[in-house]
Amino acid sequence: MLNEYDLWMQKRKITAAINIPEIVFAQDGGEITNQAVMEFTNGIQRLLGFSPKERININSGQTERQAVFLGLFPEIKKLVSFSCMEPGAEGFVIKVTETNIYIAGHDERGLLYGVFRFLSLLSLGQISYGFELGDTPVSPLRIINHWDNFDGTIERGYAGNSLFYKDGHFDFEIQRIEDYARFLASAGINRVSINNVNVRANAKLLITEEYLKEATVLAAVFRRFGIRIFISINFGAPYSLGKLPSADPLDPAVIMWWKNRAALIFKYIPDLAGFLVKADSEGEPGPFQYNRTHADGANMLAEALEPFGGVVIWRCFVYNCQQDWRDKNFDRACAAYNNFKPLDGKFNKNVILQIKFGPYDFQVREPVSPLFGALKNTRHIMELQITQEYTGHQIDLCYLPWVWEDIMNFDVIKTGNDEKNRYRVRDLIGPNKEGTANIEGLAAVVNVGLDRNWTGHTLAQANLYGYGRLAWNPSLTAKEIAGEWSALSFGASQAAQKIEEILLKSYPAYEKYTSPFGICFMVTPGSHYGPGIEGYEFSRWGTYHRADLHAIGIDRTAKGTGFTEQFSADNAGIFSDPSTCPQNLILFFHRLHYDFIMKNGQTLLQNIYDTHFEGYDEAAQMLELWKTLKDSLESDVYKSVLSRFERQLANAREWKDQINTYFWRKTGISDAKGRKIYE
Ligand code: GCW
Repeated sequence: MLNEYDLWMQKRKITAAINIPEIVFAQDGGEITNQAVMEFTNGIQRLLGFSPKERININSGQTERQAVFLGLFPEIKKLVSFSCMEPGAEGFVIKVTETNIYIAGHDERGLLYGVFRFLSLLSLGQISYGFELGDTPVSPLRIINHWDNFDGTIERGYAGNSLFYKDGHFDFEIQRIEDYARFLASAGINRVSINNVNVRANAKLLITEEYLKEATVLAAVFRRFGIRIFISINFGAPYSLGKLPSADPLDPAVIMWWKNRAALIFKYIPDLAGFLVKADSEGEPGPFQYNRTHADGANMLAEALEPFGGVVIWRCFVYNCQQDWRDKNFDRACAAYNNFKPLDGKFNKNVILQIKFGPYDFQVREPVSPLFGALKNTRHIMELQITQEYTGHQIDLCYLPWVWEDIMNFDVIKTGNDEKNRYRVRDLIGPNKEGTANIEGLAAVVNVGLDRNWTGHTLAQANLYGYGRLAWNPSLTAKEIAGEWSALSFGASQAAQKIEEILLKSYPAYEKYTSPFGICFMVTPGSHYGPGIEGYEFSRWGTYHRADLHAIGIDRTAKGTGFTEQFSADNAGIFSDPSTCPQNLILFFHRLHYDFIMKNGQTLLQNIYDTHFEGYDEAAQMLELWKTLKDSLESDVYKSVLSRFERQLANAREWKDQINTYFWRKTGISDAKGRKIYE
């Protein structure tokens, strides 16, 4: 039975196809190695009900008949030969012989990941004699961002309050943090930013001694699991905290202030990964206030962190949020590229730009931001959102690896039809290589809180797991991840198979009943849950769809706002032409008449009606499928998920009817299939 708290690391008696030796020899190492050894013995206890005895000093184990060997690759290689490739940074190899089990890390983190992978594979029934596997993470940076505030709330959080803070201070249960760190590490995460990028109220005090002392406790727990922490800072700290007259990045007093501050911070957290910065965005202070560039701002901080080995992650979510809906020349989609492409090559070596995957803001369907592929001389990573801000608030089920797979397969650079001249996002993910468009990793805003099941909706746990797995290997498919997660969580059972099926239905359903064909932002303003078709139509945020009685959308081609021209030439061509533009993005790029004929031979309007009826029906089917699981699941889990599916169906109904009615009222054209549209 499922214990929701244990996520994908359930305590479940399995029948292993191999004998697990009772003795473990581990190479002497640091705290991550010690943790890895403990995880191995605890994991065997969890799955098989006994705890192997641990003995240090790996060499004496050579004579032992049956044993487990845990250590670093050069040492383990002396004991056994591997046929798979030597692991790279943070990678591992696993080998199972008739008598022994060997797990060897490239480094201590690699060993820990190797142990966790061995345990998942054991639980999935995939370990047998002769098993051998080598695996190295594709992306060096696998980051979780918390948008937790010090008052205990979480910006865009849907699973209870913060794990870290309450009433203006650190306030955490150490066991829970340890469990959290374990779950993250088991999914391959190696960095966590601990506070909201909007650094307000007491969060500004995080870089003062009183708060840093407490941050060390948190950092120490994460450290044992190979996770380094980032701190989000407020660019205005020199005046809001330091009482200087400005935060001008070229002002010597400001430069000195940050250098001293960095020294203080690193005294407490010597392995701090660095700062995460949201500047000149949605009201946060930044270098524009002083007529400086974002390179000036980021480099100034980077210089302060450089002596201590820290990096600055600088977000590219910079756009004008004071737009006038009357002005048709201004297009928010162009903002990130316009702000950052001209600065390519101007950032210090320890600055990494963090770019939201799409040009807007975590919408259900967006093209990949044209900054990917365009930046060649600046380190950068991609930002995703696990928390379901625009994707149903963890009330609606929306299995995100579905769309992440599309993002990973997006052709960033494509010249002609030759495979060799094709670079998808996943082809570009990897260690930084100067002069290339490589993406050094992923960051994602997390979906957890103090709810006992961590994510509010139990099935939203799959999104957290899926993110970790995909960050490790961006070529994994949504289906593979769903299968893995369901079986780990619910055991190899028919129930798990049904849950996998439900997960895979969920994204297409959500996409169909919400805003159509990449039009974006038809959500309720502020909360972003449920329909608000014209909610942002006349506001300052710059996300308009401009529907009238004839047409809908923004022309983003060269004849319109010119956004398509930010892409590589082939992509610009594909997106500019409605006949080649992917259908699911057609309203992101084009203003189309309602009678525009889509690829299936139906009009745009009829497609809008069809997808909304279908999306609602699919939400109803997910509910029905869930009901068939009543007797196979723990009643609490069954009921809590059931109630969410019921709320989802109500939400889907609202979306379907409001969207259909809206377009019927605009056009006066009825549904060709005569279904009920309210007047
Ligand atoms: O999507 C928007 C959210 C804000 C968030 C912002 C950002 C942290 O609505 O809540 O602020 O993105 O990414 O900075």
